Amino acid sequence: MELNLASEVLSAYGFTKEDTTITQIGTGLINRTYLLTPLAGQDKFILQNINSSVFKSPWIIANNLKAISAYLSLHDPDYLFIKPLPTTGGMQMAHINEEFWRLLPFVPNTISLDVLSTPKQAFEAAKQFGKLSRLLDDFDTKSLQATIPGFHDLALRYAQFAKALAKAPEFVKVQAEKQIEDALNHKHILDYYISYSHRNDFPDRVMHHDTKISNVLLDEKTFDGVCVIDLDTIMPGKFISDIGDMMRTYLCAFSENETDLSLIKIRIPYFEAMIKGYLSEMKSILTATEKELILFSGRYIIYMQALRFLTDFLNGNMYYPVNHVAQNLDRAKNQFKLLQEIAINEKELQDIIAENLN
Ligand code: GN1
Ligand code: MG
Repeated sequence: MELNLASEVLSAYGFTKEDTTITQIGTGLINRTYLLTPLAGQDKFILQNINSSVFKSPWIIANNLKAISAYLSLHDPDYLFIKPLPTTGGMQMAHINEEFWRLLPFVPNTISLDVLSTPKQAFEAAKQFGKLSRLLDDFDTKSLQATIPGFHDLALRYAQFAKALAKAPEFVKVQAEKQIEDALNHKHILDYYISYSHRNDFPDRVMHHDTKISNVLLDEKTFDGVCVIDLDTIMPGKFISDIGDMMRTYLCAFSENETDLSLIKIRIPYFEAMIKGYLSEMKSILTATEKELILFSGRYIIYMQALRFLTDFLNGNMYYPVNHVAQNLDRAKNQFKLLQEIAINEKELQDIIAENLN
C-alpha cells in the first residue's frame, strides 16, 4: 500500500503507521485485502480496498449491509454477520483520494481455505451460505439494491459475449475458435433458464453471489462453519446463484486456473456433502421450481463463468487480472470442461439430490 495513503486510511480508523503492521492477504480477483495488526496486541482487523471500477457505487454495498445487519440483529441476534466497522467520524467506509476503504473485524481461531480437502468442508460451507439466505427469507428484498446490476443475469452475460465476439479482432477469435463454438452450442442453458424465469414460485431471495470456499470462515480446529465473508455481492437474486457457484468451485480438486484439463473431474462425495449442507438449511423454504432447478444451477453458473472468462479474453482482458494473455481463455476452457463433467455425471448427481429432498 502506498505510504501516504496508508496513513490517511489508518487515521480514519484511529490507527497510525507506527502502531500497526499491514500485510496483504487473500486471493480474490477484485478487491485488495490486508491484515491489520495493532502492535500493542489488541484485536486484529481486515482492511479492504473496494474495487470501484467493479463496484461503481460502493455506498450501495454499505447500505445493503446496514439494512441486513439491522434485520439480523433484531431477528437473530446471535448470528455472526461481519459488517464493516465505522470510521472515527461514524462513516461506513473511508473515502480517501477517490478510493473506498473499509475495516472489518478479524474473526479469531478461524481459517479461510483456497481449496477443499474434505467433504465436511463442503457440508459446512454450503450450510453457512444456506443459513444466510434462510435467515433472510422474510426480509424484504426490495429494500436492497444491486451492487453490480445484472451480475448473475445470464441473458446479459450472453449479450456481452455476443458483443465482444462481434468486436474481437480475427486473430483473437481464431485462438478461441473452439470455446466460441462451445459458448454458442450451450445457449440452450440460457433458453432453459428463460423458460423458468417467469414462474411464480421462483422468487428473488437474498443471495451471497460469491460462494467460493475462501468466502467462508471455518473453525481452525474442528472445521465447523463459523460465518460467511466477502459480502459485496449480497443482493437480491435467484437461489441458483449460490448453490450453482458452490458446484463450480467445490466439486473439482483443481481451480478455474488449472490448465491440465484431464484433472477437471467431479468429486461425488463433495457434491453429496454440499447438497446435504445446503438443504439442511434451505430445504424447508425452497419451492417446487427451485427444487427442480438444483442441478441446473451448476450448469447455469459454470456456463456463465465460462462466458465471462471468454468474453474478457475477446475484449483483451479488461476485467479479470491475468498473468499471461491467454489466461482468461484457459480459464474458459477449464469451465467448459467442468460443464461437460456435470453432464457426464448427471444421473448420479440427480439421484443424490432426489435422495436428499425426500
Ligand atoms: C470474482 O474476486 P473474487 O474472486 O471474489 C468475481 C466472481 C467470479 C470470480 C471468479 C465481483 O470474484 O463473480 O466468480 O472472480 N467477482 C466479481 O474467480 O466479478
Ligand atoms: Mg468476491
